[in-house]
Amino acid sequence: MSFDPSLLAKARHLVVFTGAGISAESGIPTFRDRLSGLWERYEASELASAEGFRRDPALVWGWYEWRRTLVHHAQPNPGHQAIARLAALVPKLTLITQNVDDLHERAGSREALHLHGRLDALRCFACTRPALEIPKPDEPNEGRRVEPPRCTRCNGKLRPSVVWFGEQLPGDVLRAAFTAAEECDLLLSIGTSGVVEPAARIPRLALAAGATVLHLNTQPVAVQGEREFALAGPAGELLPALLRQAFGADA
Ligand code: BJW
Ligand code: ZN
Repeated sequence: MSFDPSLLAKARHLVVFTGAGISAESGIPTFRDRLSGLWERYEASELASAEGFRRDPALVWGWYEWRRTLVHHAQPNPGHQAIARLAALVPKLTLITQNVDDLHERAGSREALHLHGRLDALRCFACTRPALEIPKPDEPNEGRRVEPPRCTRCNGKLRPSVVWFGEQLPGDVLRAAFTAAEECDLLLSIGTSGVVEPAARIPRLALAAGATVLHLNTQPVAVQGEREFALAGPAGELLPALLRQAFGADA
């Protein structure tokens, strides 16, 4: 059975849950893509960890600086824009993202729950306090090792304010995301491989609480039961088409 777009038109509380795939069409590599440049030899999980940073801070900081400049120069795509328009088309929308970029906000989404933090905030690896000044991103420069800037208070190394493997997600953000998943009637899971916990629980929680779940992904997604559906294709094409089907040509 295929997804009935009228379910979107009728949704009272819609949850939109996004992963790296929503930003792929803006030129931001996904997490499980082959890495670029110097980082080709490394697993993303080695770079996105406190152990990785401790072992080789310049390697990890260089990777984050490259990603920060990519995001700085990128633009939101039709997928981000369709999600921003959705907020005015349904009674309630909760946007939950695993992404550390700000492309949802720049597309016009007012509030996104960032489960894994943000690239545009820094904190000290030693004393954990937030950095007072954020250095402006450079030109994108692949494959460069860069020494991390220092904390003005304790001279510790600064790190991006993101959630690395083995670290706790921000408790208030995770709780709000779980509650929305349990309360919604429809959840769109867009551009995520669904392998990283605890974020991966979110579509499962929605299904278990009786909601319908629709996956949008370039790769086929295995679905189970009568309330789980999948559409295969790029989010930047699927989402605007879905809005037109649900709300008409002007949506
Ligand atoms: C498109 C597209 C297009 C492409 N259109 N689609 C239970 C079981 C097993 C392990 C664990 C468990 N609980 C916890 C763990 C450990 C670990 C974990 O989950 N490991 C698994 C990998 C096995 N989790 C953690 O460590 C978490 N912390 C935690 O649980 O703390 C509690 C605790 C502490 C101590 C001890 C024990 C417990 C923290 C996880 C933090 C994840 N952080 C990262 C990095 C963030 C910063 C950064 O960006 O650098 O978050 S990892 C990375 O993966 C990033 C992403 O947000 C996240 C998810 O990836 P995502 O978004 O799904 O991207 P991809 O690349 O995987 O997929 C893209 C998809 O898009 C693909 O499907 C494409 O097909 C698709 N696509 N183009 C539509 N145009
Ligand atoms: Zn410090």
